[in-house]
Amino acid sequence: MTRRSYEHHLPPRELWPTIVRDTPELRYPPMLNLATALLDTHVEHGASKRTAIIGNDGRMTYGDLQVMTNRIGHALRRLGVEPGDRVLMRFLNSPLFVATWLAVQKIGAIGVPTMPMLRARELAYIINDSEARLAICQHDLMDELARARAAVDHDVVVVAAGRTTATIAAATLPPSSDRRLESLIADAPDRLDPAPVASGDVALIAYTSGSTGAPKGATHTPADVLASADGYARHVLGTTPDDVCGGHPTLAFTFGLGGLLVFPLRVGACTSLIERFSPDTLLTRIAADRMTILFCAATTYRLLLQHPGFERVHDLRSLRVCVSAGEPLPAAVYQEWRRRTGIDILDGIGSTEMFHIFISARQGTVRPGSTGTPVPGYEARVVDENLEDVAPGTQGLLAVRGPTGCRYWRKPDRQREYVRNGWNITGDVYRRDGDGYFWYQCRNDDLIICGGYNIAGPEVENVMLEHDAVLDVAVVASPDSLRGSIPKAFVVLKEGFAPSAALVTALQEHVKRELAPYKYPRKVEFVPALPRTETGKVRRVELREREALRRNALNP
Ligand code: 3UK
Repeated sequence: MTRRSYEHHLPPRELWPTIVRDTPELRYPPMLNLATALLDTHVEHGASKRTAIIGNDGRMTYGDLQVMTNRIGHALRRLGVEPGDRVLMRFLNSPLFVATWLAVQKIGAIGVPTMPMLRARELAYIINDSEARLAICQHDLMDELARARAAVDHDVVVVAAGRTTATIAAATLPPSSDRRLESLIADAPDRLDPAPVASGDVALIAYTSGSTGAPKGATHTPADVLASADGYARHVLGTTPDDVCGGHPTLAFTFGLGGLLVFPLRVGACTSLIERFSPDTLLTRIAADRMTILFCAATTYRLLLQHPGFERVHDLRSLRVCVSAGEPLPAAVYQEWRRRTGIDILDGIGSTEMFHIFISARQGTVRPGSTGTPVPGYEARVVDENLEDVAPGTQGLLAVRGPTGCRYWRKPDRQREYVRNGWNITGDVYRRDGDGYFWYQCRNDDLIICGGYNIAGPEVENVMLEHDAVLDVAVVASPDSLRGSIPKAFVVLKEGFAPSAALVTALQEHVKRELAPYKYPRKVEFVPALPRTETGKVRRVELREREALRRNALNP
């Protein structure tokens, strides 16, 4: 297979987004291998003894990471992987995941990282859609992949991998795997020449977490990946070789891939990887590894704040900045975190399609509740259905363009929806204020239209979260014969609070006091937990569908 043999799976050129890379640091050479840019260059410049990764089992230097990457690269080549072939990966966050990811880049193949939470059905879909020729999987995550094999429509080699090269004996093969990585790399050479890769080739396919419909593969080039490090990470976070990046998003989510692999390795810094998240593990590792930049979903910050006194029990002084993405960061969470830890959380909106964050808050100029302003290199607008700018303060669709953009794999119809006239339309409703700050309202399909009024669920949620009894809440449209839809709140209560009619009224009164009264939730239902995607987003569709079904059952 030659590198461009996948060309027919990319959208037609006229549907591509406009890519703007007009600052000097975003102009990349025609040939660009990500393993060279993120790893080999540091070893060449004398950093081989510096720590690249702190994992569950200890530290790994840049030199050792290079050796491991090279050996895995040889193993993949021996198994027949050629430039342009897709390689599926299934790992918890670990040095082995990083080395495998870099090895795939080094031999010019295309990486297809998948989230550990995915089940057989989703894995089979991704293997088939990407036409992966090889799947490499951490041995204790093999079950779902084994179950997926029956539904795979082409030949795929499954390789089982241990957590570290040292700990796993090459004796037994987990069920349904064909080879074991450790035996393949045991006698592989330590050196490997990088394959020639063009800066515009496809380096990876990132599958969306699919909160609606089938997962979509978003393709990214080596230049896209570096542009997020050289734009957002350098200009907004100010990453340096002394940083220790940490957090818990999986490296299979581009938020985690950027924050925990690309950004630190771009500048020769260190990444701290946690295999399984718990509040205590994260807090302990922040102190132990002296993390300086923390990447988490907004929900995680809220969860940590539920632990009374966590900021006194754990030493958080190494942290210089926290990043929140994936869902809006409520002003109340930002303020309480700031009050209790003294550290800023920078909200930022990114997407799998854009690779990483394109609008972000900045240290020193945070407006709580706002996503901030465009990241250097990006332009952002708020537009109507005809792509005309709306007046400041008015709700509209977010349109962005810059050094990265959306190119779906084998989804021309979805491409037409996401990219219009060269602009990426993310599906989010935003408002821009007179000072150029962007304020998230809701997803376009989440607008609640109640008797002619537009209500953005998250605005109501943010206010409800300020109430003492509320731990988590989602406000969605519930069908109503009179008004079309009404806002309904699904509420998770904090410990020590019990559902009651009086509490429903208290919550409604609270919203009416804080917002225009038409926004108050006409119905409130107490639930033990909210349905979420594997990246932590509330599955509002599921709640909406539940409401629609309920209504149909009542009016057959
Ligand atoms: C929503 C936000 C409000 C928004 C992501 C940072 O979330 C990421 O990618 P996904 O493809 O989802 C994209 C959608 O999620 N969203 C993300 N961040 C925010 N909404 N405020 C935010 N700060 O609807 C967006 O269109 O899962 C985030 C970096 C990389 C990513 N892939």
